[in-house]
Amino acid sequence: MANSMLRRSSLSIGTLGTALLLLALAACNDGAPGEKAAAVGAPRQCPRIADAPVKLAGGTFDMGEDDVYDEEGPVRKTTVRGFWIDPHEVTNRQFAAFVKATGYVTVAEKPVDPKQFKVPADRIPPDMLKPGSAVFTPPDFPSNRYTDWWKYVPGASWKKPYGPQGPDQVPNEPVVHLAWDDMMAYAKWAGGRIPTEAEWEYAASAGKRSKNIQPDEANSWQGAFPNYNAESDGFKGVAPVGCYKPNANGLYDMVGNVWEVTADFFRPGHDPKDSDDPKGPDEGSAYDPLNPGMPSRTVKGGSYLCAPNYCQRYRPASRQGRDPGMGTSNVGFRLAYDKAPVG
Ligand SMILES: [Ca+2]
Ligand SMILES: [Ca+2]
Repeated sequence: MANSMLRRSSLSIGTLGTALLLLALAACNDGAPGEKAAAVGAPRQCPRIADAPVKLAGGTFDMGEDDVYDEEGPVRKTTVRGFWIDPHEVTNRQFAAFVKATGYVTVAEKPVDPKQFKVPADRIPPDMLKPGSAVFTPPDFPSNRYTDWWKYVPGASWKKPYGPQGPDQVPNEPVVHLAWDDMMAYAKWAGGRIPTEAEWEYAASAGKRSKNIQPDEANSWQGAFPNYNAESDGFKGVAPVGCYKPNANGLYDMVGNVWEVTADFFRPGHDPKDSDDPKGPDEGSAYDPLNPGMPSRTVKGGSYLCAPNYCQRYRPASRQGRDPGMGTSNVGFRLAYDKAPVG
């Protein structure tokens, strides 16, 4: 694997824009003005959810969706083998245990090597040479420009999700601002792996067809993105895991809260012939039209930024490419396991 391509610090000034464009589209797709949302909802109960993975029997399901975004089709009968999967997104509490045990330092916390930018050093904005990550920063005006709501914030990391001036991470919120390598390191330590897209969608669908309806039981965005968040689902930003009802598999926040990274490289659309425990395209076949310079990984399920006017991706079938070299404030992950996890 061309690791040098996957580093945050390999992003050129030009491709930072591309990367932020990805973020913007993950946050999501342009559309008609949004509805006026209801008043802020009553506080939600967020019980502590057990960490023990859930065992899923294998099966066959209809993967994909044909009538929303082009990259989600065609629908194909897809078979996956049985596996275990985390009941919730990996939390800061879990990631902190990993860091405490190993001393691991994430990509967002490491110095940036200016040589990996493909422009002269004097053209690199100084802030881009500081450790940091991309933070959603909503404007107070309507906008379709991703640069109005995504900012590279020096000092932002999983420990300080909003940057050095913001609050510390909250233990029961999903860990964010991780690059692919960070997630892989955690997975190895925890004895799991990043699920394939097919496994993830099978687990998220739980026997139901994906429908393009904004769910009540998911943390998404009510109101007109990006400047009016009605917060009627109880959370303006990320929520602790387990605040919304689980799906029929007993899995929480598969849809919404944070996007979840899968193991598959991204290409628009599904290969109808690759339907038996598919692993997605190989690295050489990966193609992300929004970020053609590097092999993106596939993310699933939308986030707290998905709104009817800008991103109808609060569905199991939703998928986008994501630069594996840097994290953001709206992308996390959960693990799958091939055998019963120990402990
Ligand atoms: Ca919300
Ligand atoms: Ca999620």
